[in-house]
Amino acid sequence: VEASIPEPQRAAWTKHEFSGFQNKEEFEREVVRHVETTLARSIYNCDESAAYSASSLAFRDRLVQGWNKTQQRQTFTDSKRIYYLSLEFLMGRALDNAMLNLGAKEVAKEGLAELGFRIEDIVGQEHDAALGNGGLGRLAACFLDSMATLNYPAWGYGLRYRYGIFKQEIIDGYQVEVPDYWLDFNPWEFPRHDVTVDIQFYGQVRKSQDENGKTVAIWEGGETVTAVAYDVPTPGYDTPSTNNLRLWSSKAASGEFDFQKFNSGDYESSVADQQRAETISAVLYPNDNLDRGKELRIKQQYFWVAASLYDIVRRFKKSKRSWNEFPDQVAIQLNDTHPTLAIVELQRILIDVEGLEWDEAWNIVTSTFGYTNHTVLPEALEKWPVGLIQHLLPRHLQIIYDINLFFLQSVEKRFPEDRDILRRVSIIEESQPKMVRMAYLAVVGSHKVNGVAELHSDLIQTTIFKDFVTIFGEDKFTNVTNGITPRRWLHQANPRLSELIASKTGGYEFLKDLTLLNKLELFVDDKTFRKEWAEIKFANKVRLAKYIKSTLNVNVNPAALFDVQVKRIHEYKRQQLNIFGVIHRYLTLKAMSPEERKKQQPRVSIFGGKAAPGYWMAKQIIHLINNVGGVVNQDPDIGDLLKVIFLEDYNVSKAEMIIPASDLSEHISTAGTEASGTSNMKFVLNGGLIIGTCDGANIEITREIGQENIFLFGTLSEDVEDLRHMHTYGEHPIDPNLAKVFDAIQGGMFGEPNDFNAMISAVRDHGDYYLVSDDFQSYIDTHKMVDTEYQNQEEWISKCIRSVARMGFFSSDRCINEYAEGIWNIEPLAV
Ligand code: 4GP
Repeated sequence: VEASIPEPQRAAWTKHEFSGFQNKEEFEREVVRHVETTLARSIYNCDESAAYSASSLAFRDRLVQGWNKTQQRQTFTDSKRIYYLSLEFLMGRALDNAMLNLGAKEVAKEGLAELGFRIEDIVGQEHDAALGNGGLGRLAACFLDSMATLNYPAWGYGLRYRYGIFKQEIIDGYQVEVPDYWLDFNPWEFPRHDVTVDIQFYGQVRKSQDENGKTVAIWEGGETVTAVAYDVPTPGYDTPSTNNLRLWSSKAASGEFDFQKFNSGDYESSVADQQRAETISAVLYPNDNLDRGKELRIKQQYFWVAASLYDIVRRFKKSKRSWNEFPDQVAIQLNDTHPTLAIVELQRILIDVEGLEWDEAWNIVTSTFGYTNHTVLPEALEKWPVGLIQHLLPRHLQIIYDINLFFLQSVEKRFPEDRDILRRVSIIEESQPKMVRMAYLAVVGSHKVNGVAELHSDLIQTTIFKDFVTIFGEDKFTNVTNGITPRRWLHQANPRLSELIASKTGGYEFLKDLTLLNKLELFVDDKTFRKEWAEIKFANKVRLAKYIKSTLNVNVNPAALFDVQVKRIHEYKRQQLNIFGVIHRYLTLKAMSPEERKKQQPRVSIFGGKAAPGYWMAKQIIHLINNVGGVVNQDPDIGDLLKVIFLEDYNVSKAEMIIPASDLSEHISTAGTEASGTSNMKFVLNGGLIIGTCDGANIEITREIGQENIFLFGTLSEDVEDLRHMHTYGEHPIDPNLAKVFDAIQGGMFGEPNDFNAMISAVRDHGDYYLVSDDFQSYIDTHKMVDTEYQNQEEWISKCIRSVARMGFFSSDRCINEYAEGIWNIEPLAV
């Protein structure tokens, strides 16, 4: 590797060391320097926001050192790299994480205090980086943290949206979406104006002959948009490794700004071209578990994968290896089907640009990619109209057809009797209009396909990909159960609990080896330990109660049982079941005598989550929750016995406050619909218990922590289909308690009598697809058990401690090691 500085001058470069902050003075000096020079402020106008900016810049300077060295190390050793392609990275805040990972949080805390600030206030100034919707995007962020912590040479590739997920406001009980412009001041990204790629769209394909007489395809014409790289350093915990997350931003290709038009006075249309190019990376599509098939979305997808592949190939070519070594140097993981066009794009590069033969190229492609599926919901499976791809990416459509042809030929050869299988597995769906099935393309073009929890991985093999298991064999399909990073989701979110755990397990080693939590089992019977544990939970609840008071002006009693459901609002996640249960509780309390009421367990039901802007039913659910809160929270008969809270604008930084404050959290999807869930892991790790269905990772959590430590209820996934069938063709009497809830709603107890008819009809008249009525009785019975068990606080705390002790499996470090070994075939790079 060539250095740009000649040998004799290098000593002048290398004699300077910029490692972490040794003491608070060093940190203070850097903060003051940034306030006074970079920000041009002083002691007369340094507010919290300026202190945040300067602190971030101070830490950023330190991060960059390790980041550069990590990149150099990867280049020098020419090691195999993993490229994680994800349209979403839900990173949250970076400063706290940087301080923690660099092991300098204490120093920063003391330094800031001397400078006149509280670290919590400074950290709280940061705008969340919210480039994601929910589970899928947050998983990608946890993976980046683990890959760096474990010293894997890894890159994330994504889009630099100007607007991340919208900000949610609740106005008169309704969700209102406000754009989230987050780039005003973002010290965590480095624009690389020298790293650009021109991306082609539209145009035509022409056949031609090369110098050897071989027929080649030439894709020409159309329009070009430029991708500019923005790099975000992602530090590992307690290691100098800092990996790179490269986000692409779109702009008009140089020369595209039409001076002809400009000079001839057509200023408007020349600017319009510019803006059209910038639109590509302007906004994150706000749908979770839902595909809307918008043209701009597939433009985003191609723009991003083409830029990323260009970059990956360019890096590979520097090593001057032969093409068949590509899969030894490069592993690419597709986070869901969103980057599936990368398969086609790599094939195109290899055959059209590099001149490889089809089979050789296809071997390379299929040895390079792995595909992770995150959902079996039919409405989430991506399909694109053939006509749209033909128009936008004419050469890619040809390649897709060829991939399909060769694939179907091989299937036909192996299953000559089965005529129908060809129709079933074809990448092209013969519908009106014809569609490209992206999940099938991803399966055919990858060497491994994985689900994200055991049940989910079984389900994809027996449902959506059943035929492909027959064709490719079982080995191609595997499971990697999701995980979460304990750095953010325990140490950062719940520092006091982390400290208590460290005091019992021999220091903070458990943050790197989460299985060490099992040492806590020894202390379950230790009264003082339990007391400290309970005090921390209480303090976290007090903090949340204060937040509720300050934002919603509702008093909640921190001694009540905090029952939390925070996640995207979706019918399959069944917030409607929860709120119907809350109404049932309210009706039951109302019917009691004052004496009886006194014996009841006080509860706070806390909800939070965004609805996709076009998802009407999800918005109705939010509205109902708010209306119920409006009535219940004012009712003098009820007082502290029940409060119903909807927290506005749920996001990563709010999750860090809410999760440590829960006693019970709800993971109550219809069995078989939640691929894994990851907040379930976060809640248990923070010492809360779960009420949940036998779905997703709940099942493995139960296996690990013991079924006596979890409140499971409801239908099993193997029975769901039969029940749905019965609802459609047979009797479907509604649960009598649920019927009373419906009567209360339609009697006008929570607003206009007819406002929620559609929600009720979905259950009562339209087949109850999500089995709300079927599960209602067992749900409320299980909540009764929760109330009883919560009364015995000593036993409750013991359950929480035992559960935490057994959560070691759910670290994203374990998960990343499984990917590295089983799918990527990649080794950590020694530091
Ligand atoms: C989500 C799944 O719904 C969730 O169960 C899982 O934990 C998460 O992915 C990470 O694997 N899927 C999506 C999506 O967010 O849009 O498909």
